[in-house]
Amino acid sequence: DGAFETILVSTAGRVGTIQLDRPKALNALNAQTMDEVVSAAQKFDADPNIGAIVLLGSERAFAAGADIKEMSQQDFATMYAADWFAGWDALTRLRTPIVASVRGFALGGGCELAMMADVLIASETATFGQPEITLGVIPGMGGSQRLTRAVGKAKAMDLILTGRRIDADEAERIGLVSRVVPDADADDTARSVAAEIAAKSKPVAQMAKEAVNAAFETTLHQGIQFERRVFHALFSTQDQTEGMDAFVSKRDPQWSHC
Ligand code: CO8
Repeated sequence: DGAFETILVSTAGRVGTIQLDRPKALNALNAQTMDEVVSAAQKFDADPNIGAIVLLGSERAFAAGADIKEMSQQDFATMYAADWFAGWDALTRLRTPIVASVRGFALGGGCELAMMADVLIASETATFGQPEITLGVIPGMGGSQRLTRAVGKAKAMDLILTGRRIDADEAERIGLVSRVVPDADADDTARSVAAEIAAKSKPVAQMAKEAVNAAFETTLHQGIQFERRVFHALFSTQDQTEGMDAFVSKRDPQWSHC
């Protein structure tokens, strides 16, 4: 899309792809990148023909963090007035599943952006970290909260207080990413996972995502209630009727996405 300068946007079938493209800054995330990613992702989210979104970086860096050169010019008043980084929240409100492929550095805001994705694929050379403490700040795009929920207090404290980097194997072991694959396969794996999700009924996949996310926002009891109500509600959809009929008739389902 010619309207964007820091990302590349494309579609293939029912999958929409956003690739961070600031190679000279190792895909550091500045305000323009945030606006562009959010705007492209919102467009995909609203498109009934898109069932999943893929988020990619480059071989060297998924993203080496928030843009330190841009941030270094700010003071409290400008940060507060702009509600710095709040724009990223829009990405986490999207209902379409997001699959990220992380190759190279996912540091600071890069790691935090990766954690905003629903399924995280890492290449063998990916490295993750929250090095903000080495810059005299703390994570500012959700890291202290999402990392802690993803991997627990012990690892989150270790990573956020020391700023150390972990490799893809450790990231998988602690539950930060779902799969580690060879470098050459990471983006294709993300694309094929996205295609697999996009081949499902869109509203059903969205509700599944919503239900999993409820686990991070509610008590267990409220989460179970939410899941059960959504489960019941799905029995008013064409795709529930179709999915179960297809199973009983031993044929593939034809989703109407409604
Ligand atoms: N911001 C801006 N530019 C960057 C960034 C970044 N985060 N990371 C790399 N770059 C630039 C470099 O400045 C360099 O540019 P130039 O060629 O003009 O000097 C270019 O990318 C290439 O980088 P290097 O030469 O450093 O490449 P190396 O391979 O030697 O090192 C590293 C790669 C290890 C990734 C190194 O670049 C690095 O340490 N980067 C910074 C990583 C980091 O600390 N990230 C966290 C940033 S803070 C954050 O994301 C959250 C902020 C929360 C603040 C809360 C405020 C409200």
